[in-house]
Amino acid sequence: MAAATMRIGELATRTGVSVHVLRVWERRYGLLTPRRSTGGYRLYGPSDEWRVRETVRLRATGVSTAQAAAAALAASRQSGPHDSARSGEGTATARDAPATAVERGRLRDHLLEAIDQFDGSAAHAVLDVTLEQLGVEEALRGVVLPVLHETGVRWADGTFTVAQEHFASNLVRSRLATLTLAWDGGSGPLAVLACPPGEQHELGLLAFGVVLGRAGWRVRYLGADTPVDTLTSAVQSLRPDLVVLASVQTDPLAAAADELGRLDRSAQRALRAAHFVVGGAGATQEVAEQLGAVLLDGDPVEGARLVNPRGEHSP
Ligand code: B12
Repeated sequence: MAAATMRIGELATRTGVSVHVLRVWERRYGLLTPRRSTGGYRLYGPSDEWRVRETVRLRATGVSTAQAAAAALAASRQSGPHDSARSGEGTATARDAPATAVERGRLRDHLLEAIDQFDGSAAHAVLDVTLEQLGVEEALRGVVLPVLHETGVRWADGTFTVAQEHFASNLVRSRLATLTLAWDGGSGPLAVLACPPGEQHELGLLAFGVVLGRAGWRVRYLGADTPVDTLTSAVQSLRPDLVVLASVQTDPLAAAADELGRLDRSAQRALRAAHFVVGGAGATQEVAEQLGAVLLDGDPVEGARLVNPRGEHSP
């Protein structure tokens, strides 16, 4: 933890936001949480600076200041740096020191242990540390998604019960949901995300959406088990830049391709007018071609980085 040592003028200089506006944001949105010096001055720390920068970044995507500040506050609770009350307690945040592979392994072990014990508080405490140390993208890639994968392995070999797997996926889902607060605002390119009918595995898609939203996209999330005609009618009215269909299993994508072929041509055209991609372990080149979509390889974090703001992606 780093100390709260900055006066408001220094915070203004560092962030480029005027003292007046900072005071308004503190009063109106509770964005800043200064401590008092012995002389009675307000002193601000790295977490205040982080929230101001995050608010500025989100406003640049077109969201209102109130929305941006609310999202920055929520994200700061999840992944921002925290300030120590004492001054002079070091200046580096935990984020400055990248966690080693061993530390990531330890975080995964702690999370799996908490899941094994059905201990939600312990699991969230591990997620707090993980998000703080690694940031959202690396936390997903290095800890959260591998833990889900390992949960599946343990479920398949009988080490975990279905109850433990359900506990894990609901816990992760609820945590990811808190990272989606600002993803439908602003003026960035628009993405529609769905799983095909019969596909309940949505966590990879949700993680993909979180990363996309953080990169400035507006996300319309339809989630698991989305009927094909509903998807196409949403696409006809929203006219997104990008449509993503994700599936862990191949059969639901193949069935969706058949169903799409039976829909009228305007529905098919609307889907293909957007950049239409398929991702997830069930997405093969063959099924992508059946759908008239492009295959998006890789994990959700990498996949979200590959699509560019015009809705295209590099191979
Ligand atoms: C959580 C979970 C569930 C939950 C899902 C809850 C939810 N809200 O999503 C529930 C309980 C609903 C469930 C149900 C079932 N499940 Co399940 N489940 C899992 C589990 C443990 C985690 C899935 C997950 O979210 N992983 C996180 C993602 C990110 O990792 P991933 O799936 O490995 O995905 C990789 C890629 O596909 C890619 N990716 C994934 N999504 C996306 C999206 C995009 C856009 C991109 C670019 C990439 C991408 O990234 C990952 C690589 O890093 C997996 C274990 C596992 N190996 O993952 C089993 C697993 C997927 N389930 C499995 C099975 C068999 C089932 C059931 C059939 C069980 C049953 N008998 O009822 C049902 C099917 C339900 C249905 N009709 O869809 C098998 C699938 C085998 C297969 N390939 O067909 C697995 C692999 C377990 C196993 N070891 O056998 N499951």
